[in-house]
Amino acid sequence: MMLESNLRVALAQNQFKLYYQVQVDSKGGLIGAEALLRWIHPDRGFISPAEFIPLAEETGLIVPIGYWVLETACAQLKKWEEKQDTRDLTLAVNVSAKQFQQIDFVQKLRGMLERSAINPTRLKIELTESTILDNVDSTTAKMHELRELGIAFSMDDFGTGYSSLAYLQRLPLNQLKIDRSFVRDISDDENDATIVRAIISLGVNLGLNVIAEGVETQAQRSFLIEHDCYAFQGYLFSKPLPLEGFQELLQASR
Ligand code: G
Ligand code: G
Ligand code: MN
Ligand code: NA
Repeated sequence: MMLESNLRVALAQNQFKLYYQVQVDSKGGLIGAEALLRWIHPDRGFISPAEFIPLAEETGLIVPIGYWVLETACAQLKKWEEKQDTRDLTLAVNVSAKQFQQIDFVQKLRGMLERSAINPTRLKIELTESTILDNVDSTTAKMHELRELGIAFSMDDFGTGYSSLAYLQRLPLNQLKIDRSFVRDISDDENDATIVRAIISLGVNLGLNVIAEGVETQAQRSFLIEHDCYAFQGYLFSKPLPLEGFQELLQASR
Protein backbone atom coordinates (compact mmCIF):
# COMPACT_ATOMS: atom_id res chain seq x y z
CA MET A 1 0.00 0.00 0.00
CA MET A 2 1.18 3.48 -0.70
CA LEU A 3 1.32 5.83 2.23
CA GLU A 4 1.83 9.51 2.72
CA SER A 5 4.91 8.70 4.81
CA ASN A 6 6.43 6.80 1.84
CA LEU A 7 6.10 9.92 -0.26
CA ARG A 8 7.77 12.03 2.43
CA VAL A 9 10.64 9.56 2.59
CA ALA A 10 10.88 9.55 -1.20
CA LEU A 11 11.32 13.31 -1.21
CA ALA A 12 13.75 13.34 1.71
CA GLN A 13 15.85 10.50 0.32
CA ASN A 14 15.99 11.65 -3.27
CA GLN A 15 14.02 8.76 -4.74
CA PHE A 16 12.43 10.93 -7.41
CA LYS A 17 13.92 11.28 -10.82
CA LEU A 18 13.04 13.28 -13.90
CA TYR A 19 12.67 11.50 -17.21
CA TYR A 20 12.68 13.40 -20.49
CA GLN A 21 10.59 12.80 -23.57
CA VAL A 22 11.47 14.50 -26.84
CA GLN A 23 9.16 16.71 -28.84
CA VAL A 24 9.86 16.89 -32.55
CA ASP A 25 8.75 18.81 -35.62
CA SER A 26 7.49 17.41 -38.90
CA LYS A 27 11.05 16.94 -40.19
CA GLY A 28 12.05 15.02 -37.08
CA GLY A 29 13.94 18.04 -35.75
CA LEU A 30 14.12 18.41 -32.03
CA ILE A 31 11.96 21.16 -30.54
CA GLY A 32 12.15 20.37 -26.87
CA ALA A 33 11.29 17.91 -24.16
CA GLU A 34 8.73 17.23 -21.48
CA ALA A 35 10.00 16.44 -17.99
CA LEU A 36 8.14 13.53 -16.43
CA LEU A 37 8.43 12.55 -12.82
CA ARG A 38 9.38 9.01 -11.82
CA TRP A 39 9.67 7.43 -8.40
CA ILE A 40 12.39 4.82 -8.14
CA HIS A 41 11.58 3.02 -4.90
CA PRO A 42 14.51 1.11 -3.32
CA ASP A 43 12.40 -2.07 -2.91
CA ARG A 44 9.44 -1.68 -5.21
CA GLY A 45 11.33 -0.26 -8.15
CA PHE A 46 9.71 1.97 -10.65
CA ILE A 47 6.41 3.58 -9.60
CA SER A 48 4.39 5.50 -12.18
CA PRO A 49 3.17 9.01 -11.39
CA ALA A 50 -0.32 7.82 -12.31
CA GLU A 51 -0.09 5.82 -9.06
CA PHE A 52 1.37 8.39 -6.70
CA ILE A 53 0.36 11.81 -8.04
CA PRO A 54 -3.24 11.39 -6.81
CA LEU A 55 -2.01 10.69 -3.26
CA ALA A 56 0.48 13.53 -3.51
CA GLU A 57 -2.36 15.84 -4.54
CA GLU A 58 -4.62 14.68 -1.71
CA THR A 59 -1.98 15.12 0.94
CA GLY A 60 -0.62 18.39 -0.39
CA LEU A 61 2.80 16.79 -0.87
CA ILE A 62 2.48 17.62 -4.55
CA VAL A 63 3.57 21.14 -3.55
CA PRO A 64 7.09 20.29 -2.27
CA ILE A 65 7.38 17.53 -4.89
CA GLY A 66 6.42 20.02 -7.59
CA TYR A 67 9.05 22.50 -6.38
CA TRP A 68 11.63 19.72 -6.53
CA VAL A 69 10.55 19.10 -10.14
CA LEU A 70 10.85 22.79 -11.02
CA GLU A 71 14.25 23.15 -9.27
CA THR A 72 15.56 20.09 -11.05
CA ALA A 73 14.20 21.28 -14.40
CA CYS A 74 15.83 24.71 -13.97
CA ALA A 75 19.15 23.13 -13.00
CA GLN A 76 18.99 20.92 -16.09
CA LEU A 77 18.13 23.83 -18.35
CA LYS A 78 21.13 25.68 -16.95
CA LYS A 79 23.41 22.79 -17.89
CA TRP A 80 21.90 22.58 -21.37
CA GLU A 81 22.28 26.34 -21.83
CA GLU A 82 25.99 26.06 -21.25
CA LYS A 83 26.51 23.72 -24.20
CA GLN A 84 26.37 24.78 -27.80
CA ASP A 85 24.34 21.81 -29.05
CA THR A 86 21.67 21.91 -26.31
CA ARG A 87 21.46 25.66 -25.81
CA ASP A 88 18.10 26.14 -27.51
CA LEU A 89 16.22 23.22 -25.91
CA THR A 90 12.96 24.04 -24.17
CA LEU A 91 11.66 22.01 -21.28
CA ALA A 92 7.99 21.56 -20.42
CA VAL A 93 7.06 20.82 -16.81
CA ASN A 94 3.70 19.63 -15.49
CA VAL A 95 2.39 21.80 -12.68
CA SER A 96 -0.61 20.57 -10.74
CA ALA A 97 -3.53 22.77 -9.77
CA LYS A 98 -2.78 22.64 -6.08
CA GLN A 99 0.71 23.92 -6.67
CA PHE A 100 -0.18 26.60 -9.19
CA GLN A 101 -2.80 27.91 -6.79
CA GLN A 102 -0.34 28.42 -3.94
CA ILE A 103 -0.45 32.09 -3.10
CA ASP A 104 3.34 32.40 -3.38
CA PHE A 105 3.83 30.28 -6.49
CA VAL A 106 4.92 33.18 -8.70
CA GLN A 107 7.29 34.51 -6.08
CA LYS A 108 8.86 31.09 -5.50
CA LEU A 109 9.30 30.40 -9.18
CA ARG A 110 10.76 33.85 -9.76
CA GLY A 111 13.28 33.10 -7.01
CA MET A 112 14.21 29.83 -8.68
CA LEU A 113 14.66 31.50 -12.04
CA GLU A 114 16.92 34.12 -10.51
CA ARG A 115 19.00 31.60 -8.57
CA SER A 116 19.43 29.29 -11.51
CA ALA A 117 19.99 32.21 -13.89
CA ILE A 118 18.35 30.40 -16.79
CA ASN A 119 16.66 32.04 -19.71
CA PRO A 120 12.98 31.78 -18.61
CA THR A 121 11.82 31.47 -22.23
CA ARG A 122 13.27 27.94 -22.20
CA LEU A 123 10.77 26.88 -19.54
CA LYS A 124 7.24 25.89 -20.40
CA ILE A 125 4.53 25.12 -17.86
CA GLU A 126 1.86 22.56 -18.72
CA LEU A 127 -1.47 23.21 -17.02
CA THR A 128 -4.68 21.29 -17.47
CA GLU A 129 -8.01 22.85 -18.27
CA SER A 130 -9.32 22.02 -14.81
CA THR A 131 -6.40 23.83 -13.15
CA ILE A 132 -7.30 26.95 -15.02
CA LEU A 133 -11.04 26.68 -14.64
CA ASP A 134 -10.86 25.91 -10.91
CA ASN A 135 -10.02 29.50 -10.29
CA VAL A 136 -10.03 31.44 -13.51
CA ASP A 137 -9.26 34.92 -12.23
CA SER A 138 -6.29 34.13 -10.02
CA THR A 139 -4.90 31.57 -12.44
CA THR A 140 -5.11 34.01 -15.33
CA ALA A 141 -3.43 36.71 -13.26
CA LYS A 142 -0.58 34.36 -12.35
CA MET A 143 -0.18 33.23 -15.92
CA HIS A 144 0.16 36.84 -17.01
CA GLU A 145 2.81 37.54 -14.36
CA LEU A 146 4.82 34.49 -15.37
CA ARG A 147 4.43 35.21 -19.03
CA GLU A 148 5.93 38.66 -18.37
CA LEU A 149 9.00 36.83 -17.09
CA GLY A 150 9.15 34.92 -20.37
CA ILE A 151 7.68 31.58 -19.29
CA ALA A 152 5.53 29.79 -21.87
CA PHE A 153 2.30 27.90 -21.22
CA SER A 154 0.86 24.79 -22.77
CA MET A 155 -2.64 23.51 -22.09
CA ASP A 156 -2.15 19.81 -21.42
CA ASP A 157 -4.67 17.05 -22.17
CA PHE A 158 -6.57 19.51 -24.33
CA GLY A 159 -10.05 18.42 -25.34
CA THR A 160 -10.75 16.38 -22.23
CA GLY A 161 -11.90 19.32 -20.12
CA TYR A 162 -14.42 22.08 -20.37
CA SER A 163 -12.58 25.15 -21.58
CA SER A 164 -14.83 27.70 -23.08
CA LEU A 165 -13.63 29.47 -26.15
CA ALA A 166 -13.96 32.78 -24.34
CA TYR A 167 -11.36 31.73 -21.76
CA LEU A 168 -9.03 30.31 -24.33
CA GLN A 169 -8.82 33.65 -26.00
CA ARG A 170 -8.14 35.50 -22.77
CA LEU A 171 -5.45 33.21 -21.45
CA PRO A 172 -1.79 33.93 -22.18
CA LEU A 173 -1.25 30.50 -23.71
CA ASN A 174 1.40 29.52 -26.23
CA GLN A 175 0.35 25.99 -27.02
CA LEU A 176 -2.48 23.48 -27.04
CA LYS A 177 -1.50 19.89 -26.43
CA ILE A 178 -3.94 17.46 -27.99
CA ASP A 179 -4.72 14.70 -25.51
CA ARG A 180 -3.47 11.28 -26.52
CA SER A 181 -6.91 9.74 -26.12
CA PHE A 182 -7.95 11.55 -29.34
CA VAL A 183 -4.76 10.75 -31.17
CA ARG A 184 -4.93 7.01 -30.56
CA ASP A 185 -7.69 6.24 -33.06
CA ILE A 186 -7.50 9.23 -35.43
CA SER A 187 -6.87 6.99 -38.39
CA ASP A 188 -10.07 4.97 -37.99
CA ASP A 189 -12.43 6.76 -35.62
CA GLU A 190 -14.27 9.53 -37.45
CA ASN A 191 -15.28 11.24 -34.19
CA ASP A 192 -11.73 11.41 -32.92
CA ALA A 193 -10.53 12.60 -36.31
CA THR A 194 -13.12 15.37 -36.23
CA ILE A 195 -12.14 16.44 -32.73
CA VAL A 196 -8.46 16.53 -33.61
CA ARG A 197 -9.12 18.60 -36.74
CA ALA A 198 -11.25 20.99 -34.68
CA ILE A 199 -8.56 21.41 -32.03
CA ILE A 200 -5.93 22.10 -34.67
CA SER A 201 -7.99 24.75 -36.40
CA LEU A 202 -8.92 26.29 -33.07
CA GLY A 203 -5.23 26.55 -32.22
CA VAL A 204 -4.34 28.00 -35.59
CA ASN A 205 -7.15 30.54 -35.39
CA LEU A 206 -6.14 31.63 -31.90
CA GLY A 207 -2.50 31.94 -32.94
CA LEU A 208 -1.38 29.08 -30.70
CA ASN A 209 0.96 26.32 -31.63
CA VAL A 210 -0.46 22.84 -31.42
CA ILE A 211 1.35 19.68 -30.35
CA ALA A 212 -0.05 16.16 -30.38
CA GLU A 213 0.89 13.71 -27.65
CA GLY A 214 0.75 9.94 -27.70
CA VAL A 215 1.87 9.71 -31.33
CA GLU A 216 2.78 6.06 -31.80
CA THR A 217 2.42 5.36 -35.53
CA GLN A 218 3.36 6.84 -38.90
CA ALA A 219 -0.33 6.86 -39.81
CA GLN A 220 -1.13 9.12 -36.88
CA ARG A 221 1.80 11.39 -37.72
CA SER A 222 0.72 11.64 -41.37
CA PHE A 223 -2.86 12.41 -40.45
CA LEU A 224 -1.68 15.19 -38.14
CA ILE A 225 0.63 16.72 -40.75
CA GLU A 226 -2.13 16.55 -43.37
CA HIS A 227 -4.31 18.56 -41.00
CA ASP A 228 -1.66 21.15 -40.13
CA CYS A 229 -0.27 19.90 -36.85
CA TYR A 230 3.52 19.89 -37.04
CA ALA A 231 4.68 19.12 -33.51
CA PHE A 232 4.64 15.71 -31.89
CA GLN A 233 5.47 13.74 -28.82
CA GLY A 234 5.10 10.00 -28.44
CA TYR A 235 6.59 6.54 -28.58
CA LEU A 236 7.05 6.80 -32.37
CA PHE A 237 9.94 9.15 -31.61
CA SER A 238 10.97 8.07 -28.13
CA LYS A 239 9.54 7.06 -24.81
CA PRO A 240 10.43 9.16 -21.77
CA LEU A 241 14.10 8.48 -20.96
CA PRO A 242 16.39 9.03 -18.02
CA LEU A 243 18.75 11.96 -18.54
CA GLU A 244 21.64 9.85 -19.82
CA GLY A 245 19.47 8.11 -22.43
CA PHE A 246 17.85 11.36 -23.45
CA GLN A 247 21.22 13.02 -23.99
CA GLU A 248 22.43 10.06 -26.04
CA LEU A 249 19.35 10.39 -28.21
CA LEU A 250 20.13 14.09 -28.69
CA GLN A 251 23.67 13.37 -29.75
CA ALA A 252 22.58 10.66 -32.15
CA SER A 253 20.06 13.01 -33.77
CA ARG A 254 22.54 15.83 -34.41
O1 G B 1 4.71 9.95 -17.58
P1 G B 1 3.37 9.26 -17.37
O2 G B 1 2.49 9.04 -18.53
O3 G B 1 3.52 7.99 -16.59
O4 G B 1 2.57 10.27 -16.42
C1 G B 1 1.36 9.96 -15.89
C2 G B 1 0.69 11.21 -15.41
O5 G B 1 1.47 11.87 -14.41
C3 G B 1 0.47 12.22 -16.52
O6 G B 1 -0.84 12.72 -16.40
C4 G B 1 1.44 13.31 -16.23
O7 G B 1 0.95 14.57 -16.61
C5 G B 1 1.61 13.23 -14.71
N1 G B 1 2.92 13.73 -14.35
C6 G B 1 4.12 13.28 -14.78
N2 G B 1 5.11 14.00 -14.24
C7 G B 1 4.53 14.95 -13.46
C8 G B 1 5.03 16.01 -12.65
O8 G B 1 6.23 16.28 -12.55
N3 G B 1 4.11 16.74 -11.97
C9 G B 1 2.78 16.52 -12.06
N4 G B 1 1.96 17.30 -11.36
N5 G B 1 2.26 15.54 -12.83
C10 G B 1 3.13 14.77 -13.52
O1 G C 1 -0.71 13.98 -18.97
P1 G C 1 0.61 14.13 -19.63
O2 G C 1 0.53 14.60 -21.02
O3 G C 1 1.59 14.95 -18.85
O4 G C 1 1.21 12.68 -19.69
C1 G C 1 2.32 12.34 -20.41
C2 G C 1 2.44 10.86 -20.30
O5 G C 1 2.11 10.20 -21.52
C3 G C 1 3.82 10.41 -19.94
O6 G C 1 3.78 9.83 -18.70
C4 G C 1 4.21 9.39 -20.95
O7 G C 1 4.73 8.24 -20.31
C5 G C 1 2.92 9.07 -21.67
N1 G C 1 3.19 8.88 -23.07
C6 G C 1 4.11 9.54 -23.79
N2 G C 1 4.10 9.15 -25.09
C7 G C 1 3.15 8.20 -25.17
C8 G C 1 2.67 7.42 -26.26
O8 G C 1 3.10 7.53 -27.40
N3 G C 1 1.67 6.55 -25.98
C9 G C 1 1.15 6.42 -24.74
N4 G C 1 0.18 5.52 -24.57
N5 G C 1 1.57 7.15 -23.70
C10 G C 1 2.56 8.03 -23.91
MN1 MN D 1 2.00 16.80 -19.75
NA1 NA E 1 -1.47 14.93 -21.52
